Amino acid sequence: MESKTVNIPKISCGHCLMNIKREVSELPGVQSVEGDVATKKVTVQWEAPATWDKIAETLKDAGYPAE
Ligand SMILES: [Cu+2]
Repeated sequence: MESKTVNIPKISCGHCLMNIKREVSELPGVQSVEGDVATKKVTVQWEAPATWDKIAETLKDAGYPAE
């Protein structure tokens, strides 16, 4: 399983985090999505067929690009 923690500056409240969790969790292979509003950091764990490129694209499409 792979894991990555990224900074997502556009997170401003719990709803942002919920949107991110919902969108990213829908990708096949994503195991968990954890985040914190205060630090604006999100940790994603995934395995195939998910890839970081797909996750990053999903974040971007949802309006919350990762840095
Ligand atoms: Cu928000």
